[in-house]
Amino acid sequence: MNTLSRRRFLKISSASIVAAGAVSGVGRTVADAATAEKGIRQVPTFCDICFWKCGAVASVRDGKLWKIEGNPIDPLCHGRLCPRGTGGIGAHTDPDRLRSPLIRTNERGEEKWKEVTWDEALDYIAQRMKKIATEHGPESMAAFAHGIGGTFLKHTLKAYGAINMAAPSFAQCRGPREVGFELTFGDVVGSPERTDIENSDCLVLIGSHLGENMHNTQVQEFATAVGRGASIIVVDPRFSVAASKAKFYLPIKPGTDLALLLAWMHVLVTEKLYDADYVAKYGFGFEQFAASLTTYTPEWAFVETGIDPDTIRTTAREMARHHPATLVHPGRHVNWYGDDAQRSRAIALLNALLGSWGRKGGFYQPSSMDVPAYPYPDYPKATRAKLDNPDKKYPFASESLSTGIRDATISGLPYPVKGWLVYATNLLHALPNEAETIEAMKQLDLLVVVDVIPSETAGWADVVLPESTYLERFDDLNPEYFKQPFLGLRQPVIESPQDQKPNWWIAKKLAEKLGLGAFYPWNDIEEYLEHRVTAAGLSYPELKQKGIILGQSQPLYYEDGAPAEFYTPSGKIEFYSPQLEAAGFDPVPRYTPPAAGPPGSFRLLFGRAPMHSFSRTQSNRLLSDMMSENAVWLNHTSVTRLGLKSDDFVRLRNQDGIVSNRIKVKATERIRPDCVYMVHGFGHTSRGLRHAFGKGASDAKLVTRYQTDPLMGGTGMNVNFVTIEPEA
Ligand SMILES: Nc1nc2c(c(=O)[nH]1)N[C@H]1C(S)=C(S)[C@@H](COP(=O)(O)OP(=O)(O)OC[C@H]3O[C@@H](n4cnc5c(=O)[nH]c(N)nc54)[C@H](O)[C@@H]3O)O[C@H]1N2
Ligand SMILES: Nc1nc2c(c(=O)[nH]1)N[C@H]1C(S)=C(S)[C@@H](COP(=O)(O)OP(=O)(O)OC[C@H]3O[C@@H](n4cnc5c(=O)[nH]c(N)nc54)[C@H](O)[C@@H]3O)O[C@H]1N2
Ligand code: SF4
Ligand SMILES: [Mo]
Repeated sequence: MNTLSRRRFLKISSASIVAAGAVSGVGRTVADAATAEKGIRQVPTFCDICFWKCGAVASVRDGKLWKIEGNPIDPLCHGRLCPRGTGGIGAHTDPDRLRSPLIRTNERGEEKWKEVTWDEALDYIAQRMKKIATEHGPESMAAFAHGIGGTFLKHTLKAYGAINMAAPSFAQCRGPREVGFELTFGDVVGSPERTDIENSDCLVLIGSHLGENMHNTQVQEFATAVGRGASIIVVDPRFSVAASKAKFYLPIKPGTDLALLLAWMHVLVTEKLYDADYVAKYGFGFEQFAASLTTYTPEWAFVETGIDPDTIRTTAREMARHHPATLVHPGRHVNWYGDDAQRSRAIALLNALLGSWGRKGGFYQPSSMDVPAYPYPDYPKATRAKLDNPDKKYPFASESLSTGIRDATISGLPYPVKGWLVYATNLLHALPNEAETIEAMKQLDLLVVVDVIPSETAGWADVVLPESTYLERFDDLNPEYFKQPFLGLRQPVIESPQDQKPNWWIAKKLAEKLGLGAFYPWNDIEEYLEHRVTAAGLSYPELKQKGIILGQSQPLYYEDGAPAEFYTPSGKIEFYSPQLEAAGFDPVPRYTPPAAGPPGSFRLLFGRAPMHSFSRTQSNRLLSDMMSENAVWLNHTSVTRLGLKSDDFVRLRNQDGIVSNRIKVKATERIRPDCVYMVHGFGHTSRGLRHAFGKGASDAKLVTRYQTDPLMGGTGMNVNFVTIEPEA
């Protein structure tokens, strides 16, 4: 593996020297290039259509953005982007993009603005931020920022004295998984996930719908595993694309996965199929854990899950047969039912029984390159504590809770929140219960949204700042934590078409207007980048030419010398968790059945489509060309009973009377009769999104209820129910 990629690396690096002359002009001379340029220019950068950060090479032909391909030396993508990444040029050419800074002229949410200059917009923001600091303290200015582009704006806010900052990637995404794994192994799964899918002989997917969920490396490795004949076990109420590759497909009753996990562990323990040496060497509290499993028989689990006892036994034995190269995938978007950290802990424990943590075909040990931070002055010391999790209500929340900031904004407790800066997150689609988000926004003296398109959240802003897309800007460096550590650079490929600016420029100018210029000792972003790359002992010109510098691989598995260290209080894998017990929680996972919905209703489930990312790509003409609206998946028996057929339009009414946009029916046998499914991110209501407006329906609008995880504050969102109303 290593020699191969290093050999390829050498080949590529000599090839990229040819392109070096052209590439080195990027950033300063694109303006001249766009007008005078003839021929083809190639620029390495990394993708931002999702957060996987695949290395890419963009081609500009006769001054116009032409295509984007994978960077062949990128360990994440191996030269191949996913459909969304390939369609990334549609983000640059989107005619519905924000063009210039806007200041609100009417009531919030009416989407009426006047165009202003950057000076006017930033003066307005700085003035109001100073007023908030004087009247309420700088901690009353909060931020929501998702992705690497938020780095510099968060730096400006920290310099100002803000401390309350969150992203939906914790409490609405992978938070429970990180907490469940950290409680068990003393370490998180991380992103990109440390899953050794390519080497697994048995892969268990619990809802993770790889192939629709297009995280590039995972999908490529999944294809490799399938090609190698790995045994695939898929647990999903819906027959996903991944299920079509499976040896065993378990159409589980939604919300009962913990029962299945407990029964699987019961089988492994009672039949003595677990990795006894591994457990003896690394485990803590195994006896108590094993004793807790006695009642969780496959027969018991059958009643809860609908999966017959024979299948439970057969699949447990299948996992044992291939261990330790059996990978029970930890999932990623795991905020489902509010018991998610404990369910994730059960997944961690099942992997521990199989001995897969730290083993080939299981979970490898990632490493990253050491790139020192830029030496900035110290931030001011806060006089108040963060407000998203007062009194550690959620004792195991290891990152800030977006919904906690929202709660505090509504209640004004423990202290008022008067300003929000929202960067690259569409809170109205990402947080559950949009009414609460709107109520919170109404409490604010200042709402700033930085986006590339007029999102629903931008519709509520006082000031909207149009950002350059990822193809038009530098961002912070990406020292990736992966199998093969590497450093990635995002750099501009082409100029912004109108008055859009990159985040670093906005952040620096805003800091200057706030009197915080000292926090930006550099004049240009490249000065900053070059400083950091040089401090890491690497060459900035080389990084610009190649887009990626590879680091030295470390041992990946215990058998190869990766250290078997567990940062839990006991220093071992905690089968029984004294930490949880001390905090008043179940020290070993315990099953509680999910609450049923109103009679005649369907549980609302949602997920991904290969050609879209969340609510951010429906406006991208290239991607919407492949899928312009979503449909609601309904079991064909329900469709017949309701007197409907495929492609009929219906509306979904949830348990709280919220009615969706109209949406087409997809009659299918590929979903259980007790639930419906739709792709997340559609049903846009922002008038500025002329192309995406009104196409399909929004799952987020129907997610009025959520079940909060008592361990870590994650918001389980699969707890809503809908009925179907035919459209006249
Ligand atoms: N109902 C429901 N809610 C969910 C989910 C779900 O499936 N259903 N999924 C959850 C998960 S797993 C996650 S990770 C979160 C994701 O939540 P978010 O990250 O908030 O995802 P998006 O809704 O796509 O919002 C991203 C916003 O960033 C903008 N944007 C895109 N590129 C740029 C850029 O270069 N610069 C700037 N400034 N803005 C940009 C987009 O236009 C869009 O408005 O949502 C969570 N919430
Ligand atoms: N194309 C594309 N790919 C993406 C993204 C994107 O926006 N677009 N976003 C990325 C991000 S940030 C994330 S977090 C991931 C999310 O992707 P995943 O972590 O794979 O998961 P979800 O989208 O939550 O999962 C949806 C799947 O779970 C199933 N499911 C629902 N309820 C249950 C249940 O009770 N039990 C079981 N066993 N299964 C259930 C659904 O039927 C569906 O197949 O995708 C990543 N990849
Ligand atoms: S997975 Fe696809 S969208 Fe995400 S960074 Fe990679 S190419 Fe881009
Ligand atoms: Mo996510």
